[in-house]
Amino acid sequence: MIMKNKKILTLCVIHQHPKILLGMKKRGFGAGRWNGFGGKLEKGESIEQAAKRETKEEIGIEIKNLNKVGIIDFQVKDDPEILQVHIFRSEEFLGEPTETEEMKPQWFHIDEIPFKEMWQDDLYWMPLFLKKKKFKAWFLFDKDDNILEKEIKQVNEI
Ligand code: 8OG
Repeated sequence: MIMKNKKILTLCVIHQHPKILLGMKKRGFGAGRWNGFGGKLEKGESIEQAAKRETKEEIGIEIKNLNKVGIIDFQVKDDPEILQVHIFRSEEFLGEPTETEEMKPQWFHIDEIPFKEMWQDDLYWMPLFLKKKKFKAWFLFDKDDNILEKEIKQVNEI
C-alpha cells in the first residue's frame, strides 16, 4: 500500500444565525482571505482541542460548544500531500472577538458572505454548513489555488 502524506488541520466557523463570524487572515497560509479559525495540531492534542486553542489564539475567544460538521481532503496537483481539514460549527463562546496579529474578525450576514475573498471551495460546502448538513468532500487545486476537480457529498454521520 502506498502511504500518502496526510496532514490534519482544523477549521472552526462560529454560527449565530443569521450571521457567521469569519476572520481576515493577515499572515501565513491563506493570507488575504476571510476564513474560519483553526490550524495544525500540536503534539498530544485532540482535533477538538486544537480547534479551540487556535480560535483562542487567533481572535481571543473561548469556544463553548463544538460540532464536527465536515471533513475535506485537499490536494494540489502533482503534490502527494493531503491536507485534511476537520470543520466545526460553534454557536457559543465566551469573550469578545478581538483582532490579533494573525486575524481580524468580522460578522457577516449569511446573505453577504464574501466568497470572492475566500478559498474557492467554500462556495461549495458553505451552503451545506448553513443548512446544518454534514458533508465529506475532496478538492484538487492547481498551484494558483484554482479548483481543478471536486467531489462533495452530504453524509448523515461524520
Ligand atoms: O495553521 P494555518 O494557518 O496554516 O492553517 C490553515 C487554516 O486554513 C486552517 O484553519 C485550515 C484552513 N484551510 C486550508 N485550506 C482551506 C480551504 O481550502 N478552505 C478553507 N475554508 N480553509 C482552508 O488549509
